[in-house]
Amino acid sequence: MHIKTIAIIVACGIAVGTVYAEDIGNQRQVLDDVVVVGAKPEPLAAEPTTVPTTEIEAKRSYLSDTAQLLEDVPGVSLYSAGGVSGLPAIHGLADDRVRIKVDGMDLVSACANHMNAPLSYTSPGNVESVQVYAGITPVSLGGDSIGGTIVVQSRSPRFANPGQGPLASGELGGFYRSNGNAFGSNLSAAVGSDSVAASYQGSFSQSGNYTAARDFKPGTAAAGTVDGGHWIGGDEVGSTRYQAENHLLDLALRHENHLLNLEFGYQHIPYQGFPNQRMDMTFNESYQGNVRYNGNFQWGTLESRIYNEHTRHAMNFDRDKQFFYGSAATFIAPGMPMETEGNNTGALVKAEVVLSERDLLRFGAEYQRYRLDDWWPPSPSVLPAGVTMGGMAPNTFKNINDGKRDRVGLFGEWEARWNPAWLTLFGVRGEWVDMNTGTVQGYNNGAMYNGAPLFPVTTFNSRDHQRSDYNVDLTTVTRYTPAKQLSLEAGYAMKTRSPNLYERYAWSPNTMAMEMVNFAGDGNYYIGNLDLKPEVAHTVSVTADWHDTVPESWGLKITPYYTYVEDYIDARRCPTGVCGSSTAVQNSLSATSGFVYLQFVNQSAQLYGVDVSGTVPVVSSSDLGKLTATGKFSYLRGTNESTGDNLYNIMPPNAKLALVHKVRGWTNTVESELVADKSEVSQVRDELKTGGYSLFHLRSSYEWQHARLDLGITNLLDRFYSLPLGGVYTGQGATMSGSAIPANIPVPGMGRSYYAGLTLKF
Ligand SMILES: [Cu+2]
Repeated sequence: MHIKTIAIIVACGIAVGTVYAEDIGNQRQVLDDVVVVGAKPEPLAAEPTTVPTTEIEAKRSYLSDTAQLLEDVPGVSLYSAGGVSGLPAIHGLADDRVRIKVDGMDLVSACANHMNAPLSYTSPGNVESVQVYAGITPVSLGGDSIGGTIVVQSRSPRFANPGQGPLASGELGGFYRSNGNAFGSNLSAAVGSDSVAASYQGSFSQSGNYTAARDFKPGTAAAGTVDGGHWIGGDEVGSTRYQAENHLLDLALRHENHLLNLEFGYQHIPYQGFPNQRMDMTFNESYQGNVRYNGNFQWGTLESRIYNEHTRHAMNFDRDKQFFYGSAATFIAPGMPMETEGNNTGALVKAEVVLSERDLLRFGAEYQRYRLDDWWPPSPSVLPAGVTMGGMAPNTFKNINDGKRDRVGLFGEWEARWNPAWLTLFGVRGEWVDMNTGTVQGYNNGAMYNGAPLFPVTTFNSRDHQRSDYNVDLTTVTRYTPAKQLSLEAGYAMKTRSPNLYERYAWSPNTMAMEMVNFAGDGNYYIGNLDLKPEVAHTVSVTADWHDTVPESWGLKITPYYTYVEDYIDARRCPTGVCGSSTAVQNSLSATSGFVYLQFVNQSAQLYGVDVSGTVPVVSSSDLGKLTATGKFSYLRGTNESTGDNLYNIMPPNAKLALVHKVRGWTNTVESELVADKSEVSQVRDELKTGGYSLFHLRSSYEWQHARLDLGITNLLDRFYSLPLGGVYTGQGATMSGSAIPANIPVPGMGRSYYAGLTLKF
């Protein structure tokens, strides 16, 4: 076989090639025809779970959080947060432990609560495809993560076929959901000739607070709030309202085998409540510029990318949380403004070289430069006459000052197809992570905010903050395909993640400052640790996949896995030597309930479990249509091996079963979600147990050639339940005052909701 033919085949079969083939739109058919001629190497371990486009289209009507698009992917669970800021966990490893690429950009949460999680920078209305690489991820897609990789791609512009006239297409969609009075819309428009293509896509979504199926606390008049007070019902989940908009402009140029893509993105969230954080997002604005080049050559393919993303983020108390603190006689603190600015620049060069019919080499380099400032202006900004010192004045509190986290990664991967049945992949990645932060300060020189006498700010400032980590990742996978209906895959991966800026540099032992550093959603108080080391995960995983050769027919997939994490970054009760010897800190050392003082610390952990998913055709006839049963089940266990404790936010055993009926343009689905009790909880964090539950959802859609209608009812039986990974309810009241709010209410899930969505395609 000629090298050139192999190159084309490889280009079609492998991740980068797939992206390219999709980008060149209609020409994809031509390339696919070539694929059939030769033996297409199955991309090893690079075989992700893909969320089908039709599924994304249907979900736009009932989901506004991009992270929730992953809800049906085996092995993925979700830390719920704000309405558009969920944090996906893969096999129990969440947040920064998962590498999330949005249009190729490694986005970073620029917030002490991780409110602007990477997936909050795009919206389901703009997303075209989502791929999840669980556990054993190829090193070419990993780096600085231990849980896996999520690749999200926005809709790309489409080129016309050579010799054909220009194409124009567009889509306009809208939805309404009864619970929370949520509504939104999305618009996309694209034009393309055979060499130039451009597109715009935008989306908007808004929701009020949602309600649970029943009261979970007494109804109350909110006091001291920014709006002067309003009634919060007993079933109303405070601080769950949001509004978000996203825009993306994309220009693509194609010349022979070269493709250049220029993207400009804008995100704006004017408000987003957080029911499990003590503060709310009151502003988030992000600009993204992203330039990509893809080339197809006789020797293989080349991809390169440069991007910059800039975020301005602000937090304060939204409508439901107390805004005014203190008494008029002394001073009044009107809210607590917190500001963050993140600047993220990255570059990537990646090549795939076809060495022979058997061997493929993939190598490249990645660079990321990240800067973060997190500062809290004084409140009040001007002290009243006669008052010399307010609690949060007169200076600006610097939480992270000139934070720096830079990464340089180099990787190489060798993929070999020994014969039609056996494939192997071996990859190595080296990564240098360089971190630093500048001099910090409290609101004033009082004992509280500079931590004196035990932990004066000078203690932190006098230490060297520069940290360099040299991290190594290894991935090895073997795939055996004895028959078309069966494939077996086994792999081992060693993956490394360096601590984030907050884990290393959040410095203040003051209770109120510690409350504000929390990405667990558990209401506890956290302080960083300058001595943290990177965490190193060793994962072994096996996947057996039986399936019919016809798509959408029967299939069964089983993935057991085991991960041991050295230096896992967990938390310990903050020792008095770090957080001071106040009564509260001393009591916290042995407390078994309530909010506690915690410090990030390296320990060891293990996680293991199994994912099972399958599809069975039930009925298929020309009159009655096609009835299919689908199901997935996940079991996961996570323990801290240093303390014997359970890991935090581990999804209890859960299953999802659905019957899908397709006839003519209709797709009707009855879906059930079954979740067991969460009884294995993290004691160090006083994690709350949650009860088991079963939910039913009805969904219907009808597709015409140029339109699509979606109707449904989520939580059909209006069942009350607590979100197993939803954290502690801190959605209303005096959330700034430590334990002034109850610590024993889990955040409940949404009660019944009716929804409708309509999409027009032209
Ligand atoms: Cu924030």
